[in-house]
Amino acid sequence: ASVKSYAAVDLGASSGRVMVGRVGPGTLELTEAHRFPNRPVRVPEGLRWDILGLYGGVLEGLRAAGQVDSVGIDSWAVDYGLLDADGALLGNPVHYRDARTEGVAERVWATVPAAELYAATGLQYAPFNTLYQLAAARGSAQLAQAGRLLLIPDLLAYWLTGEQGTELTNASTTQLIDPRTGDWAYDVAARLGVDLDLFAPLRRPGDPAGVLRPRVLEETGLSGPVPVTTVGSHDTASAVAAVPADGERFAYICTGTWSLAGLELDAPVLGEASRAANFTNELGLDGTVRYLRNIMGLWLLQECVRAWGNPDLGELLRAAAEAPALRSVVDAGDAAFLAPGHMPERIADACRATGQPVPDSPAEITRCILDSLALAHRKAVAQAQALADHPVDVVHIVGGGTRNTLLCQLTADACGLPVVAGPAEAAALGNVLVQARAHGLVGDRAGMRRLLARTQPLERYEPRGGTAAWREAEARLTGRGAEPAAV
Ligand code: LFR
Repeated sequence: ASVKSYAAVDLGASSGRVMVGRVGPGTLELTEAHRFPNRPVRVPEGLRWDILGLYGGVLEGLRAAGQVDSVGIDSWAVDYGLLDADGALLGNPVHYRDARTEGVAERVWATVPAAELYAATGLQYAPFNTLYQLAAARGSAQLAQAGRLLLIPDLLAYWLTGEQGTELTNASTTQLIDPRTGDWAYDVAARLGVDLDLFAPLRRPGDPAGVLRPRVLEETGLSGPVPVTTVGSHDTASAVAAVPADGERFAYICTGTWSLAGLELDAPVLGEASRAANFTNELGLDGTVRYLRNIMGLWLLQECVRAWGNPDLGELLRAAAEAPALRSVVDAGDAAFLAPGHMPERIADACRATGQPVPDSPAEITRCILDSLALAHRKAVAQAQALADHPVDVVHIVGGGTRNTLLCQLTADACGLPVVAGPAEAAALGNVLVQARAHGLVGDRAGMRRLLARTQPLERYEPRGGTAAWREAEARLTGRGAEPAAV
């Protein structure tokens, strides 16, 4: 048949899903086979991922997906599992929001100054970069026993196939990759005492990653051989691959738990100005660079909604749309919002600290969050263009946040640019398309994007009015003495 089916395993911070993409000449259809919650668990040692529960969800999803031509896996970045010499998992992977990395970066910078680290790896400072996690784990019994480190999607691929690899787009979030070469940053690793032999060999999107083990076929009811194909295993890499843009003059914002806002470039931007603005140079498909900034994203709202006992989200957003605009804003790039818990209070505190009215009702706080996200989107889109000398005419929003029409409109208003919103399941679509491309079904990146633009429902938002009100709100946050610590 000329139409093929691909299973995309896509694990986000709050849920995992197995989607089935059907790809043929001029066709691209995505359906959900199975969705399951991703609930981190707090044990006495700290915050952990329930990786066995997630793997169970993947198996159930593959069973629900039915017979497919290949499987691809993507997830959030930076986190990993450690294996012992027998290949067995040592403990539960640590969650990137765990507190173990507090104060660790400063220790690392005493050996390799932050500026040198940026020049060599191009990675933004975030406390959870794998490099800092490894520094935090130094001397632990578990790390001492480990013979192998597999990033989350690579760990699941290993359990499905028995084969080990380190996918490059996700490896680029470890802070151990040189974005100019797409190879390890050997010097940084050596100076910081990171044993690169812990990592399995690098592999790239499109590379074969083995076939489902007989036992997995049995458990999922599939008949073999079913190949696993390497995709952009960092969910953001897959999402950027699925931005339905035309040409190069576009910015993107991948929305969900995070907002990842920036540009697709041919080469990294490694200078001091870029470091000061905390832009990251993660790797994308085909040697591209994802030049972007991490913004707290809908995490801020998810945490408030949790604190409020899960009120109806639709109603909350309708009320927020009616609430006064830009009354108070917070810096949605501030690492102070990284940890879970007490989010309404932390937002109120941030408003108080900047001398703004303190939002009180859920509607007001929700409005404050959405205005703050739009403002952070504006800043990132503007700074990325200036730092990379790469002007844009349009902002593409992809991911779960595209369902939040107020956020999309506010982002258009704040940026003073048209926003094209969709697809919502960008990561899964990018995952599917890279598999299809590896099997010769779709063309180059531009061809993938044309197919998306033709087949996926997209919504366009025009900016309303000028950007003066947004500039004024921006000044409230930058007018202070100390810049907050960025993520
Ligand atoms: C989004 C994401 C971001 C990464 C963060 C932590 O899901 O992958 O790109 O910075 O999660 O891994």
